[in-house]
Parts: sequence; structure tokens; C-alpha cells
Amino acid sequence: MKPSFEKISVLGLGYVGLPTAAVLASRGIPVAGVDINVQTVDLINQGKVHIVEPDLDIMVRSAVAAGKLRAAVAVEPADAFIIAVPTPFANEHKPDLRQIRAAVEGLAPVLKKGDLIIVESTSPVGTTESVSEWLAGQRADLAFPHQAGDEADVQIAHSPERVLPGRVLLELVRNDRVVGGLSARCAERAAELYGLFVDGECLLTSARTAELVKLAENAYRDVNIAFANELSLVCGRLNVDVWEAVELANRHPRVDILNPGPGVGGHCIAVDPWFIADSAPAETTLIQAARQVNDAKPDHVVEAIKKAAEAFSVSRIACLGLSYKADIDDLRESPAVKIVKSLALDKIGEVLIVEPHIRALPEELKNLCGLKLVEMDAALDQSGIVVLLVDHQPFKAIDRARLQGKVIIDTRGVWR
Ligand code: SAJ
Repeated sequence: MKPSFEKISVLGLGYVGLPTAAVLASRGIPVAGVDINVQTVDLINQGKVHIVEPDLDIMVRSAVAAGKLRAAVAVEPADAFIIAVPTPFANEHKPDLRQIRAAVEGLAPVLKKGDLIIVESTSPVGTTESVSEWLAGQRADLAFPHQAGDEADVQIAHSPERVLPGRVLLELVRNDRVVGGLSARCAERAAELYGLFVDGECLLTSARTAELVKLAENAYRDVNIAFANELSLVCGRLNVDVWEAVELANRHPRVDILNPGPGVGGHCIAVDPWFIADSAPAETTLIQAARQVNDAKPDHVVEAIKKAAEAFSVSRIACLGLSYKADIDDLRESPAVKIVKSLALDKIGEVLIVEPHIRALPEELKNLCGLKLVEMDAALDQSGIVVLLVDHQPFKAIDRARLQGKVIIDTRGVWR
């Protein structure tokens, strides 16, 4: 029997698209990856990767060597198109769907009867319907599901990615998958595609529900972290160790508070709740408050560092970690970046930054006075204040004797 998907195209070869393309290719399916970044395309075609994610390099290398994965800047015909481009927010936290629109416009000319399109990018409710409408505007010769339902020529679905950076390859295969179609047939066809590599269950629903479910998952986590962060401020005022308090409260069978930290970063949890707030501003008091609590947390850390620097007349501060969370290289929306930037702008002293996952400071930091990227030993030797911003493995392993006599500000509760 002819295989259902002879060729699959993945648009957007980033943190989600590239692993998805590699996993599909590892199942023997020819995959054409598409990205607007020529360097990314070149690197992948050499069997290399541009992101840090466990085992991804090995998988991409072997998929490219086997001839199953290729990358290009232009879209070519395929049986299925997976859109995994970023959906950031623009001014005033408005969702910016331009990259989805550009991907749709790129694939429209090569679309044919029987094709499947899956939007995996995290999207405001209604985006998948818009995709169908945009396509109809470009391809009047085809019938789309918002017009023709189950009788459409092309199937369109939304299946949000739910993988945790650092565990992407594992979670891509193991996690259950919410698959929302613009029609029942769309959802079934998309589930058929995920059947190629997902061991978890495919849970079929409508596209609108799938869109909201993804946003709700991340908003739920954001609200829980905001609670923990607020508690950390309360504990600071009342002189209670917040980590001990959380640990003890979590021994209650129905309490599960997440960990306080320096703030919430990344391209998902710090962004997605705003997509709900933008669609339903009057109904999202709690979701918006959580965003504000988490966004304000870096300022509290900066204040604590300033106070310590003043109290102990320290002029050199070690800041350990820049990424948005442990053991990855991703600096997007990172609270650690915000904190060192404020320290530099406020001229608190010399800031020695340690980030084992990067080779140079990012654009927004590199021209600021007083910031230096250094090795861990140099930072620890030379600084009077040590601020732990990210709980990377090498920082957890620091011999506590190295920290003696220094002022410690541990935003992750690692050195308790
Ligand atoms: N954080 C805390 N305290 C915690 C947990 C996290 O301060 O107890 C901070 C982290 O340090 C980081 C931020 O929150 O700055 C987000 O990290 P994360 O590990 O919670 O989540 P992400 O953004 O890496 O991935 C999330 C995941 N969503 C959920 O767990 C509901 C992932 O499954 C999604 O696929 C991903 O968002 C996404 O792409 O949407």
C-alpha cells in the first residue's frame, strides 16, 4: 500500500521544528525542512545543529547522512506541512502572527488536493481558522475546511507542541498530543501523522479548543510560579526561608507549589498567557496579575544585589547563569539577562557573568559597560558577591568552601 505521507515538510527549524523534522526522518520518512535563515539551513545540511538540546546533534547528523532530512529556504511540494515558526508578542503584548502568515504564504503555491497542514506554533484562539482563510485567499481552486468542513480538499489542524526544552526528543515521542481539527476529518488526518512517531495518546478535539488548551497549560504554570514568587517576597519580609516553607507546604496531599526564582523566562510561559489576556482582557485578572508578579521579580533581585553591594562595599559581583533556565543555552526573555542589564545600567559595579552555554554576550548586553563574560573560577575568585541566577549543573556542583566569606544571593535555592 502507498504510504500515507511520502514526504513531510517542516516549516521553521528551531527548538520544536528541527527535533520534529529529525524524529520524523529517523522513522524513515523523507523530510524537507524549511527555514528563512540561510546559515541555519547550511548548518543542518552539513549534519550540524544550531541549538543545544540533548541528542539532537546525533539525530540530525544521522538523518542528514541517511538522506532523509534536507533543509532549504524555499517550500517544496509535500503531503503534509508542519508549521513550527515562532509566535512572539509585539507591542503591548499583542500576538505577532506574521511568521505564521509568511509560512502559509510560502506553502500556498505548492499546495495540492489531499495535503495536510498542521499548525504547531502556539497561537491565539482562532489562528487555525485564519490560516484556512488566508489559504483560501491565495488558492481559490481548492476547497478549505472553514468553507467545506469534511469535504475540503486540504485538511488543516492545530496540534500544539508541549515539549520541555532539555527533554524535547523524549517528550516529542512520549507526551500525549492534543490534536484539534477545523473538521473531524482534519483532526483524524493529523492524528494519522502523529501516529508515525508519537507513543503517547492523540486526543482529538476542535482547533479552537486545542489552541486554548495549550495557552491554558502555560498560563496555569505561570500562575503557580507567580504564587511561589509572591510567597518568596512575603518570606523575605517575614524572615522565613521560602524553599523550606514550600517544601513543607507541599507535604500536604493537595498542595503543589512550584519553585520561586529570579522571574519567568523563555519564549512560552512568559509570552503565552498574554495571548489569552489579549483575547479576553476583562476576564483575565488573575492571568494578567501573575504575569506582572513574575515580570517584577527580576527587579526585586536587582534591589537585593544593590543593597548587598552597598552594605558590604563590594564592587565586583559574580552572576552565575544567563539562560532562562537550567542546562540550556536559550536566552529568550531570560530574567537573568534583565538582571545583569539593570546592574550594568545602574552602574552597581563590575559584573562578572558566567554562562557555560554561550561563547559571547548577546547583542543587548555586549556593549554595556561593566559586564564581562568569564570562566567560573575567575568569577568566584574575584567577586565579593555571588549571585546564582540559573541552576546549571556546574553551579550546583560548586564546592561550598569556594563560597565562604562571600555574600551569597541564591535565587534558585540551590545552595541552601
Ligand atoms: N520556573 C520557575 N519555577 C518553577 C518552574 C519554572 O521559576 O518551579 C521558571 C524557569 O526558570 C523558566 C520559566 O519558569 O524561567 C519557564 O520554564 P519551564 O521549565 O516552566 O517551561 P518552558 O518555558 O521551558 O516550557 C514550557 C512547558 N510548559 C509547561 O510545563 C506547562 C513545556 O511543556 C511547553 O512545551 C513549553 O513551555 C512551550 O513551548 O510552550
